[in-house]
Amino acid sequence: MAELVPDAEELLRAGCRLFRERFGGDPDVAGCGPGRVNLIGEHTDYNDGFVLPMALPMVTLVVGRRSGGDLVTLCTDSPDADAPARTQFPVPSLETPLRPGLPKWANYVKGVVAHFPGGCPGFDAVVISSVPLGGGLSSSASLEVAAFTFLEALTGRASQKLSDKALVCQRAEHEFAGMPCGIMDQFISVMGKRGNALLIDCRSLESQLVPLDDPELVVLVTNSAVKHELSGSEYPTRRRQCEQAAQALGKKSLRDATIADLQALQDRVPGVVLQRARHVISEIARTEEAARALQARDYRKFGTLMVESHASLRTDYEVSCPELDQLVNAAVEVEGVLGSRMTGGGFGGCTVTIVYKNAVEKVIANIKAKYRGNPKFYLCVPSDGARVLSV
Ligand code: GAF
Repeated sequence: MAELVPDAEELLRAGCRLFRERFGGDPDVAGCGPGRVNLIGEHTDYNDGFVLPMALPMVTLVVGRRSGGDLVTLCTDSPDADAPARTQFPVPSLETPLRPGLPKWANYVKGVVAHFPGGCPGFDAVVISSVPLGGGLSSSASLEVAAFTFLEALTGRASQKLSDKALVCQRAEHEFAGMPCGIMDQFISVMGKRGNALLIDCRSLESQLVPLDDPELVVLVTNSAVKHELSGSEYPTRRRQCEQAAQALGKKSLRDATIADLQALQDRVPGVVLQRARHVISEIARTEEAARALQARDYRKFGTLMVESHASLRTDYEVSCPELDQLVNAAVEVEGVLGSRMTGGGFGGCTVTIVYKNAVEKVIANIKAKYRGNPKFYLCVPSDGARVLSV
């Protein structure tokens, strides 16, 4: 059986209840940011490449009101293990800029408060989410985007340019969570549209909706329930290796390179750097091809490209793990499955599978029979991006 995810309205009711319990009285505004699943285009965003994610029905909400002073008080019902569920800090000023600290969960909001254009007043708010934490579905970007959207509603100052909103949220992640991420997660959480995936050009920040609304198809997200990234250094290491390859080729980024260029790299960089570059260059091309296939409703082609993407992430980019490989293998051997791959940063987290509706129960049963772990399943439709909810 797939997990039941509360819809945003149901979560909002829970958020309002939590607010009344923690602060007394009613909240005034609620900002909503969805999680995401990336269909194809992995580890390409920080190489100026293309990505093709969709926003999820699972969302994070920031629900609250002005405090009347210059203090921000935040509460959550799902803190990090052992972290306090309540925290307080002053709105930043020139003399007292905000800095990241503990509890970690509040840093995503702090980072957005620190960089919200024009500053913001003090407020009381609760954070509540249906995005699985640490599952590779961008719970952190969904919180940043929810916080930004909350502040837009609180101050009455909405962003003129949505890509600027995503960039502020990305900056919050870089500076307050220490994660040098690309732009994909924040961008899709801001810009997602119901019934569509979004092809994002991470160089120009232009994007194009690609319909994914065939009633016969299901997007199945499977959470491996494992996370292996022990040191946290794998992601920045991959970024550096890509930069090294681009530099050796005399290119601004790997977006400007072709597979044929790799020949010239043979004796000039370590083999592992060559492998990383081969993944990125081939993945950018696959993503463009996949977007064309989806547009043409050629789901077989799309699925084949997803499977190729997974193989490249496993062998060249080395960000998969035995659990993700098992999940993909158990999915693709079922008739009716078009494609399956790991999604997000890797080393655990989730896979994404495109499957005909009438085969989805068989896929779930096969994974349960073959996977040596405790997977969770989510049936997802492409959903809307950030929005203000009326409380
Ligand atoms: C993480 C990052 F946050 C994204 O920017 C992206 O690089 C992704 O890993 C890999 O495609 O989610």
